[in-house]
Amino acid sequence: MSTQYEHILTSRPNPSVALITLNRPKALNALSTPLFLELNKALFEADADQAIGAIVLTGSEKAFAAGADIKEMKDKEFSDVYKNNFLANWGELSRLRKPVIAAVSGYALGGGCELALMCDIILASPTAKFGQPEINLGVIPGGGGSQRLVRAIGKSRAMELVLTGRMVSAQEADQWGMISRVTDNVVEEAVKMATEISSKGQIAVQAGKEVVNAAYELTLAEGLRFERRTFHGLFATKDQEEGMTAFVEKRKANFTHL
Ligand code: CO8
Repeated sequence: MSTQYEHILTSRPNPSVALITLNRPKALNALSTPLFLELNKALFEADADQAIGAIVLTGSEKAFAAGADIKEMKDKEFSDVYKNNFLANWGELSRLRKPVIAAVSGYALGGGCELALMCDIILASPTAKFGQPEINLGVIPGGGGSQRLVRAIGKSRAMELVLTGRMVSAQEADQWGMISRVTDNVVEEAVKMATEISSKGQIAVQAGKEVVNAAYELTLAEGLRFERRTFHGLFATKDQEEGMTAFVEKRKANFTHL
């Protein structure tokens, strides 16, 4: 990850983890088109890097991201946003095969909340505030918030957030099942979790991500069949052989991602 970026920072806290930090502090990490182009590039670079097992996405202490860049959107017109499919590339993150952990501190609003919801796991610091305030701007969520929130927290709570624009605290988001947990040192905890995931066989991790995500799309019967077939398929991997042999031999598995 040697590319120099203007709106994000990239680093490798250890060889198996990519850390991407949104970095427009003066605009509370408002998600502009140039930022998203950089973010997508960094995400896909990390996804393609064989040495990386998981990705952590974070912002600053004050803001994970305060939403789409309102100054960029303000003067746009329907013909422009519709013809050019404005924000269509914002969903790219959900095409990644490796797990992405969102480490959220401060504001995660509008597109920022939606970006966190696109990640596979959300950890939040006690300062985190989640919300979909688009209604106050005369619009509605456009990055999947209305759909992913319903699945994450149910219709009534999603409706409340989308229609009132109210922010919820990390604690409330935790009670609602929107995030995994609230923790101090959220980036450190996310990196620790990413390192743990990276110590597993990458094929099994990717398969695990794929089957969990399939639950969003499939009926229970189809999902169960897909899970079973994927499980069967893992018996073609060296990691399955190694993992089970290591258990029987009472030693730590040495996964080779093959
Ligand atoms: N866009 C552009 N600039 C922003 C944004 C934003 N979303 N949020 C904050 N900023 C800027 C402010 O304009 C200000 O800049 P300046 O100093 O030049 O005036 C700077 O960041 C600091 O902000 P504040 O002075 O407002 O800081 P406060 O601490 O007083 O308030 C808040 C913090 C409450 C977060 C406040 O900034 C706020 O309400 N921001 C807007 C939140 C919002 O409405 N977000 C939703 C945007 S719409 C959207 O996200 C639609 C998404 C659709 C698709 C997404 C696909 C993934």
